[in-house]
Amino acid sequence: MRSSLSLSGILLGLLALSAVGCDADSGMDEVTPDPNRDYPALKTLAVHPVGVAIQAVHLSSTERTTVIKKVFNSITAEWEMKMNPISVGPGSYNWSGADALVDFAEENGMQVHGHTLVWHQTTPSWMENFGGDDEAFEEAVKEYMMTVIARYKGRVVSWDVINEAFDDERGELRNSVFRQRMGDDYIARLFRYAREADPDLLLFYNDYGLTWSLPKRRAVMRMLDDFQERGIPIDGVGLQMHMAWDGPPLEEITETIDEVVKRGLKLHLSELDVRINTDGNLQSWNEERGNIQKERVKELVAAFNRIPEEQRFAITLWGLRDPDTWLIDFYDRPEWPLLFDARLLPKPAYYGFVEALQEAQ
Ligand code: 9MR
Repeated sequence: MRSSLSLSGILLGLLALSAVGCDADSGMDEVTPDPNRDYPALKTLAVHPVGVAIQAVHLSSTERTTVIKKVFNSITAEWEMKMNPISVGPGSYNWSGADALVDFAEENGMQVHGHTLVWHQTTPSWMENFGGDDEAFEEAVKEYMMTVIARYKGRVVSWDVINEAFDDERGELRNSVFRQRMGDDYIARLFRYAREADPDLLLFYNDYGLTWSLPKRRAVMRMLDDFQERGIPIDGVGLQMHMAWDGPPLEEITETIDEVVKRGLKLHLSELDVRINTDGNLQSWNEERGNIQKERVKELVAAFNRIPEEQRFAITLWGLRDPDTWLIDFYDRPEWPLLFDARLLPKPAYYGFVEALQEAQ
């Protein structure tokens, strides 16, 4: 009796040790208890696509791709379909990351939203310091757009033609090299070029802060009205939705959504994440804030599901797991803004998304 007790004691001890060793060895980045465990997949509950921003490097992890394939039916490249990774010199292109992502989507029956043809923050240096005259500059931009759109024709359903063209304070056009070289009407010409490259492509304007910056919201709405009056092609608006547990208020969000919807355009909630560590006081995951995060996701998804179905383009999460988020580097503090935790398990916010979709049915 004594000896059998001590034997089971030793066995239990060994088991406990190996469990601790397992956690310690594999680290937060690698552990995946069971990516197939039973939780409802967003894509099967939603009538609209549900997307996630990923990087080509993520495709080498089966744990990740299992979750991505199970939950989502749309992807956006987090950075590899922007100008600076693709356009390595005049007329010279690097397609490696973008091709890998588009191939992955195609193999798994997911749609790809292209992000983004033009963005002042990802202009390659050869274009920023372009030596030729303004006409040659515009030709180079057009050639870039035509080439990228043509490469993914029929495989990328939509593109953000331009990202973040207006400033926050006064809603003025940012003084990017595109504006300097092409003039104040440059955005309209970018949209025309995109339509010329592929008449079937859905064309989006994408930006952040239209909820909380009234000047920016007004400027974008003025641009949409102007485009519609002049017949400049545009199909939708991407509201990025980098949100926080404490703002912006739902009314500001629904007002902005309504402004897009009443213009008959498609709506993409294009870069959703919800910060909980805005004050920087959290050093670890916090259940209370996490539950508020859940409610914020839920109310947003519910608001999206109230608009006419043909205008619901997609909701896209800006990253898969909390540790992947751009916000940690950006604010240089811990953050947990996404739907999956480090171990790829769905968080309360995931269930907020699920509940909103179930209630919308
Ligand atoms: O999250 C993206 C980060 O990985 C990239 O380094 C960065 C530059 O390409 O872009 C980040 O994504 C931005 C998006 O493209 C546009 N809206 C703001 C996002 C966060 O900066």
